[in-house]
Amino acid sequence: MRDNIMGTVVRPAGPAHAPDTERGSVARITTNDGTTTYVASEAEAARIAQTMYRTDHDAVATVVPFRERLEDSDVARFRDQGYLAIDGLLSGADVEASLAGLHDLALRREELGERIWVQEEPFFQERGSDVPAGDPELRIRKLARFVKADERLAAAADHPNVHAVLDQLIGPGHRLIQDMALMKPPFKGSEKPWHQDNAYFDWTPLDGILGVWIALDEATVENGCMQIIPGSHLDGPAKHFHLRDCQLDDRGVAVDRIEVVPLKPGGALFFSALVHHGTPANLSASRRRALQFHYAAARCRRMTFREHMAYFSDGAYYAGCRDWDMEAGVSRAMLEA
Ligand SMILES: O=C(O)CCC(=O)C(=O)O
Repeated sequence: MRDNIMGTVVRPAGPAHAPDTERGSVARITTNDGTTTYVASEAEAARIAQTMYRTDHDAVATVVPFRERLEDSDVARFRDQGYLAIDGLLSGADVEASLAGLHDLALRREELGERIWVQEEPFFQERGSDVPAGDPELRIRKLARFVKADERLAAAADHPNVHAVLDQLIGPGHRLIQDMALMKPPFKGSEKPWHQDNAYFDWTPLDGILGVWIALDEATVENGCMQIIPGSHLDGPAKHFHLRDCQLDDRGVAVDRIEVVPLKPGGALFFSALVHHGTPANLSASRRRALQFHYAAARCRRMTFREHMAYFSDGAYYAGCRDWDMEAGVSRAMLEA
């Protein structure tokens, strides 16, 4: 246990939580299904936004226009910086269709049950509701596994422009491995602390996994657009800890290297699943809804707990963010698929 920069206690993913794999323990390890229960006060959220993120407009990332054939400099940026931000990937009509799809799913969530996955903002889960009735979207933090439930959202994940860019960045034959919407509602949209997406996935090799984050509302510095550390993918997998969420140690975040990625609706961030990224809380009055899809290159396959442990280990202990079945040695999601 040690102090982090906010003066609160940081518990490494150590003995209290992680299994001793060498002794073949079958205990459920500290796992993560993508949810967090951490509720920051407004003052804490504002302090985190100021100390762990860039709030100035000087750190804006390069955004290029969509082009079916990427330029060499686009591919080089993705290779060297770990990201490529593209304006106009989806049209206004595509964005409207996705928003309508999300709205319908939010209205039908009871009826759909486990056909989709929904996480409410921890504030509402823990502290009840002050959301006007009739707008269920405003309670939601994340909505996932929806491509089988809504064809408009399936069309976004399968959009020809998305495939055109993916083909050039990770090669043809890629597969969709995650579909999610990040709803970041006004005032209560919580932080997604700094992390690497590979810590949450069980696919290898790690450099074959790519995220596509698509803005549906205008994403701004104020409402919590994506922030990234360019080049951080080249440092490989890093330890994750169960703090405000499953995340990197705040003290290791290279705040001075941060680039912020404001995007217009339909704009997208393609990013390596090894790039360090996060978003501060949305303390503004505007929504910031986004879609996030992850794709695995044709050469990728699922991996076991032991393989994940080899990537995400804190010495002897597991330091990743995945939900594992220790008896089977593979992720629960894989068993449930
Ligand atoms: O959209 C956000 O707020 C962050 C999304 C993200 O990085 C994630 O869910 O992995």
